[in-house]
Amino acid sequence: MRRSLETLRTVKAVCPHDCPDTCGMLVRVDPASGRAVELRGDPEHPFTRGFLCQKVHNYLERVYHPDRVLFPQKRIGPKGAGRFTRISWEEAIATIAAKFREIAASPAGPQAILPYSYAGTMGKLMYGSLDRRFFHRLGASLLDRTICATAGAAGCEITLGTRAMVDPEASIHCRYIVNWGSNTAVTNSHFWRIEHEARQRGAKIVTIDPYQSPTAQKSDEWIAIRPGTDAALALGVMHIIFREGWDDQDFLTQHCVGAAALRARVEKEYPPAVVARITGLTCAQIERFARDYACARALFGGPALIRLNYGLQRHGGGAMAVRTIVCLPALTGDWRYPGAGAFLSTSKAYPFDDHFLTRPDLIPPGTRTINMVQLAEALHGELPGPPILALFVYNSNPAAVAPDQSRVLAGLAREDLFTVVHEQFHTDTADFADILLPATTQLEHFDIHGSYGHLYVQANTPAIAPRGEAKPNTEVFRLLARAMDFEPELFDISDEELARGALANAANPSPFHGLTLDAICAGPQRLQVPHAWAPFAAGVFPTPSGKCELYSEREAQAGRDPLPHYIPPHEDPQTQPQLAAQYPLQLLTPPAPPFLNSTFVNIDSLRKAAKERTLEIHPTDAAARGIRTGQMVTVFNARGRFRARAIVAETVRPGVVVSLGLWWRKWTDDGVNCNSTTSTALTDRGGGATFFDNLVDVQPATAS
Ligand SMILES: Nc1nc2c(c(=O)[nH]1)N[C@H]1C(S)=C(S)[C@@H](COP(=O)(O)OP(=O)(O)OC[C@H]3O[C@@H](n4cnc5c(=O)[nH]c(N)nc54)[C@H](O)[C@@H]3O)O[C@H]1N2
Ligand SMILES: Nc1nc2c(c(=O)[nH]1)N[C@H]1C(S)=C(S)[C@@H](COP(=O)(O)OP(=O)(O)OC[C@H]3O[C@@H](n4cnc5c(=O)[nH]c(N)nc54)[C@H](O)[C@@H]3O)O[C@H]1N2
Ligand code: SF4
Ligand SMILES: [Mo]
Repeated sequence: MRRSLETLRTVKAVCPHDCPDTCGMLVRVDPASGRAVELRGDPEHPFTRGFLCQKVHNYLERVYHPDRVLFPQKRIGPKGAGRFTRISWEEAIATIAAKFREIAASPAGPQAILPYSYAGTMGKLMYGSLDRRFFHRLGASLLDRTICATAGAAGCEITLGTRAMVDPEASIHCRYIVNWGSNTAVTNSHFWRIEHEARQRGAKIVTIDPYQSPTAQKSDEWIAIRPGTDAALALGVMHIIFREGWDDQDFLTQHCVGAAALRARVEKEYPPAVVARITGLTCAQIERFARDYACARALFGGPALIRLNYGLQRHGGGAMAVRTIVCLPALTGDWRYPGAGAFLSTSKAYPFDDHFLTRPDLIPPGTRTINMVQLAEALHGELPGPPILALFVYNSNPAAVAPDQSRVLAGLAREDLFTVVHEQFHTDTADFADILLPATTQLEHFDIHGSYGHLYVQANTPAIAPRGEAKPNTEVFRLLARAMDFEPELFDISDEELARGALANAANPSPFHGLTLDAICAGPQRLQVPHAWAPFAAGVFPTPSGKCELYSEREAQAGRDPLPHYIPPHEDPQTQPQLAAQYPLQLLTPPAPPFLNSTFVNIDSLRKAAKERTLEIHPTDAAARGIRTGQMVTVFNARGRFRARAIVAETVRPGVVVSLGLWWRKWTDDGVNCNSTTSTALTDRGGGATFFDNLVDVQPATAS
């Protein structure tokens, strides 16, 4: 029965998902039943302003879903079948602890145990705190969390010494905004609102993407670049800027290293004709983009911003592409203006005390690190060091999200692998668990949040009691640490104490100055940075030289090319003609808008919105294969295959096909998703994933 709103308790919460927006939420709870009855956006959040996306709008459907994992369980069927029987928490913890002790004492040692987690929640405590302490203390293999952002981070680091960031609220003053490999309207919808407001004030919006994403559709111009060639386009733009004398010589001489060397490189190696051949764009397109971008202030009345995102990083040369693109605002001088320049992530603006939370000092010297992108190799014993005998998965669904899916699934099915999964739902990964543990949702636990898309710190207060016997990540590792007899002083610490410690870096002039836990529990607090903050306006960069490093001495010392350059994709029709003769099409598999990676596939309303697996293919490529809209097709390469329904349209450039991910195998007719075709090859720097660097062919499904 619904109570009148006056009797309801209102709790301030935070959307925990891996999304730059980190929305403030308000949850209304009926005190009599303890049940959450309403969830909406917090209108007082200065950045997210009361609006939640389609995915989280109906969040209570997720929290109260009948398929929640509510009790610890152990496997009774074959691995992958998802058949379990209920056990107690005591039995679950004792079983895991006994197995971990046995492996740690065996010749394989504790490094045969692998934690596997990513960003199912972005809360500081649930993302990584006591879990990290536990595995560090245990001496388990370390996990390099590379599946999303490390290529771009490494690329930015070379040029800027940190991430490309702006004060996003100030971007409203930009007058030329480039969504570069960024589906902003979908993946960062509150920043899209800012772009839209800038447009109402006269800004032009351009999207560079081989796919006509929703963002490209709504932009003033769509530049359909060939996948993986963004660095070449940026170098061509530099060529034109220097040729035309549009460069900000003052910024280049005072605040940059290597302008002359870069100029010589691009003048010689990246004239428009060369860049046109690499990128598949016309010289006229490249010239016009360079002019509009470099002359934005004169032509459109304000500075330019590049919103670069993750799509362009998921290629063999992804890190170098980002390093190269973030050089552009130094050439134009756009770093001088608030909200302008280039924007990848604001995560580095938050000085959380990660050392305190995760205690890296507990890691035994010489412990190996496993790159999470290479889970297939790890589970098949193909990496140096002992075999993986136990896997502990939380905050992640690797059976759906990791590349080379067929080999990941075969690895998870190994009879000699002991797998623990801590989850809210019976995901494809949970189906492979030996022990399945119930996890709380954001409404059931406490956490604190930074953001990678704005500048507000927030606290998430639990609104309801944990459902069933669900426990937060931190509590699971407290129990396990106790069962393993680990030092109580490391683990007998409450979530609130963890949060206070994480925020402790409050020394003036820290951005956390004055932002106590009590303050953020009262509502979102802006970091202590000036209004219209422009972190690089004074030309100070946290690089070794203190300047923007167009030329990198560190790269030269490491024996690498010190200047920006174009690195072709691993699977590139231009440089791999033999592979392309077999598999001529470049497949992109970005997430479907109603899903967050593989999260929400099991929520009926969102799965219905996503409809089914589709493959968008250009009419020329479709005609050559006898493919019509509505027909089922098989997408395949040497790694695997999956089925999808064809949509023949000019939403992709010729030679490119797009299948929106990331379905669960239990909702497909062939038991796999698009990751059955993706590769575990890594990016040039940062060890990142190359999901979009993927040659395939397509044929009508009946002929397969
Ligand atoms: N082909 C292809 N593959 C991709 C991508 C792509 O675009 N194309 N995208 C990649 C990217 S960008 C990313 S970030 C990764 C994402 O990979 P993952 O981080 O694995 O993301 P999700 O699919 O969202 O799965 C997160 C899981 O965590 C669980 N979870 C949520 N909160 C909690 C909690 O508090 N405790 C516990 N124990 N579990 C919790 C959720 O129920 C969910 O099942 O996928 C990558 N894979
Ligand atoms: N609704 C929704 N929102 C999300 C997510 C989600 O799954 N669903 N995921 C969240 C996460 S974890 C992340 S990492 C971010 C990702 O945020 P984005 O990076 O914006 O997302 P993607 O859709 O992966 O990639 C953006 C675009 O890059 C294009 N692209 C692919 N290859 C290239 C290339 O070589 N060059 C260029 N220029 N473009 C290319 C793709 O076609 C795609 O349209 O979004 C977050 N927000
Ligand atoms: S997924 Fe992103 S846009 Fe949607 S509610 Fe969460 S933070 Fe906001
Ligand atoms: Mo991501």
